[in-house]
Amino acid sequence: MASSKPKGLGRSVSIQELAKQPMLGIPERYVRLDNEPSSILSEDATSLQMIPIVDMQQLLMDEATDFKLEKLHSACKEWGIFQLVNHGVSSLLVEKLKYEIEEFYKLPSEEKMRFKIQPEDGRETLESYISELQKLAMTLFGLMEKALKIDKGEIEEMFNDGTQSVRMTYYPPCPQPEMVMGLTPHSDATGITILLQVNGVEGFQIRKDGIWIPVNFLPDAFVVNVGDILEILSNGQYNSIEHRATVNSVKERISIAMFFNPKFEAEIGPTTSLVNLQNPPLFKRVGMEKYTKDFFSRKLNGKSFLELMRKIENGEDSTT
Ligand SMILES: O=C(O)CCC(=O)C(=O)O
Repeated sequence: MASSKPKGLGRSVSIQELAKQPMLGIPERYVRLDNEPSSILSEDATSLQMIPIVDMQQLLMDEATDFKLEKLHSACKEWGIFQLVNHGVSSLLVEKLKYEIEEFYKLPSEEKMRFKIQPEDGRETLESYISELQKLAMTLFGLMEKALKIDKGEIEEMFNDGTQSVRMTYYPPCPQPEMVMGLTPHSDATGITILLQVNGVEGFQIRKDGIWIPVNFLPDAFVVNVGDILEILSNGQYNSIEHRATVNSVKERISIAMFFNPKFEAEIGPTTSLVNLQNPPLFKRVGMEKYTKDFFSRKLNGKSFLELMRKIENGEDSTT
């Protein structure tokens, strides 16, 4: 249902044009085939099931004591997702980016195409944002490494010259939101993903213990989620969280996600300092290039790709 635009401001937004036309019914290709409800939580349950909040400023104070790191560690283990507050990225920059993205989606399609030809027009803010988030992600990887008691630099080194991508997603309003899914349930193939909700409209949900939980974004917070690669590197200690996006009956929704991956030459597998006789590797090892190719050759489908990476009990690979 959503329209996505990887890497900047210049891809097709046909879903947005489609949503402007008078519609008698939902086009067949957008109708959900699963029978899962959009949300199965009561208001009370929602307030009990708040995703953890991690305060970056506190984490960085006093060189992050074990006690403070424990908050980050347990968020990544028990949930695989957290709201990051006091993250240090200028709120002026974030607000400017949100404004420019919203303005971009208001443009007529011919104007949007112009961005494709002259992308420099709208990229300054996006580029500053990307560069701030790169620094933030590297700091987070360093802290996670410490929390996991992994040899210093082992994870940071993989992501240092890694690859990043950005996806902006526009979800048009839909008169029958329960009949469509904005974004199919999936876990990210990444190390981590940093998500920003652009226009204050909720719709992001996570699956925890089999239940879909709506995430209410805190003002000025980023939502950080653990991806499959971090679950593999941590040998299953961290949880790559399954998530999806629903649509709103009256309001459009816009999000921007930034994905952080290791460099192509890296090998994806349980980190050597976490593996020993008592803790055998739970996942196979594969080069990042092959990992990426295999991931993109499949449809998004829950955590099914991570399951393919899992070793079976006698130590052999679950796939060829
Ligand atoms: O739009 C959202 O809130 C979620 C985006 C997302 O999960 C993705 O782009 O992979």
